[in-house]
Amino acid sequence: MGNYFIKLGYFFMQRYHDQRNRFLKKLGEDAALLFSAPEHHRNGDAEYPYRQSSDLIYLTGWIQPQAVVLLRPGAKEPFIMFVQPKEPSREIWTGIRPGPEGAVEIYGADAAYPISELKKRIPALLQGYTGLHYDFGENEEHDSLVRKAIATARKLGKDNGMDVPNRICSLAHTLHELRLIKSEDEIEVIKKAASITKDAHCAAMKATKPGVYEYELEAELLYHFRKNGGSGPGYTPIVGGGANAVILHYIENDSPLQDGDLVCIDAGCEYEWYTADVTRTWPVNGTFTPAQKELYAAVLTAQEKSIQASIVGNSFMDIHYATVRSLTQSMIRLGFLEGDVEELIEEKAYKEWYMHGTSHWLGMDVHDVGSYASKGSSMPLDAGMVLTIEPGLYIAADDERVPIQYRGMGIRIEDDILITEDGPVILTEEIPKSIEDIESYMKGQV
Ligand SMILES: [Mn+2]
Repeated sequence: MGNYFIKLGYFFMQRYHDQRNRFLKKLGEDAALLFSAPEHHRNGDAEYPYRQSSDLIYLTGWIQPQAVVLLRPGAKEPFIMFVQPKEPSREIWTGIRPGPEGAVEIYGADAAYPISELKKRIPALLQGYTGLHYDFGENEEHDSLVRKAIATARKLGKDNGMDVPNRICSLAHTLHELRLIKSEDEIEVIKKAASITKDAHCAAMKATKPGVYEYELEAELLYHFRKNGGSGPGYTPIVGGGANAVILHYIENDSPLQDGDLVCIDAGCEYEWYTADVTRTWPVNGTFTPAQKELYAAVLTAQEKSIQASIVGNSFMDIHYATVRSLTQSMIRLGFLEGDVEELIEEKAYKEWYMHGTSHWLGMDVHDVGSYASKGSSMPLDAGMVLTIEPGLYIAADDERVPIQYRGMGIRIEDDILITEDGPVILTEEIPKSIEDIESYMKGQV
């Protein structure tokens, strides 16, 4: 059935099987309903490349559009799929469809039907379940279908005396709690994404010199992502030279790099649906100026403090507080701020030059699912969580509150961290980061 399905060997599918079974257990006596991601029109007759929803991939491995997954713990057929039927005349244009047959034979569904039968079949299939796990409010068409299905199920229930869903739960406390803790298999895939990201950042570093355009460095990144078997970037790469790095989500990437400036690159490779998320900042001409060194060292020290705080027993916010404290101390030392550290932290004075959070969960989505709080406080860190640590300093060219030598610089340093019982593991550690390592790497001495 085409190369893709040859690649889907037993072990590849086993991961999805295991993940689905863990979710089925977590559902208890409730059912769950998940829809595939929508397809997006680009322009004219062109579509954006299709990317399945991470939830659906996590549970099934299914990557084609127009699919629905219904999970019914305890049922004779607990794993049901609704998918595009096989249709050779369409497949010539848009690629092989596994069809309902493939959903059963390859993906392990207990039953599968054409997507056109969803409305008709789903009311009866929801019977017997009082709770339905479904992310309400994300898609009106899906919401309306679910509302009508429950209403129809209720009518049927009057006749046959069976339970119908009277409770809708979000997937946050079931599926997303599972996705927050990565298995060994998932960590291996993230390591591969990190390793390709390393090659790409190193190539961009080597290609950097005054006069090179930001998009040329972007091209290096994209080339290495694909060349090494990644699907591409897990999010739009940011390549910002000089003051462009002060714009947090700068993606135009169309300016020439200037001698004496820094360039900041935020880019991560997606591999088998997991993405890395890495930022490095380096001097365009290969050598940091004294002022750049001071500012860079401030960000690097903050990151080191936050990495040290990434231990089981600490909470997610402890990582942020470590950066905030370290950056505030540096801002006083470098003459941005005056006063008492504690008071300045309390006033959030650092927000003028450090306006974003320090971390987010990382996985299939670059800002991965998983709650940031538990029982009213910040989420305690646990083994198997993967997160980024990305402190930065952003100083506009005309910011007169800051000594003149620091103006017009944006610096961010971001690594991917795995939390373990034995302390933090930096998955992206091999990408040059210290001032010495970056300078010698760019001079070709490493
Ligand atoms: Mn990030």
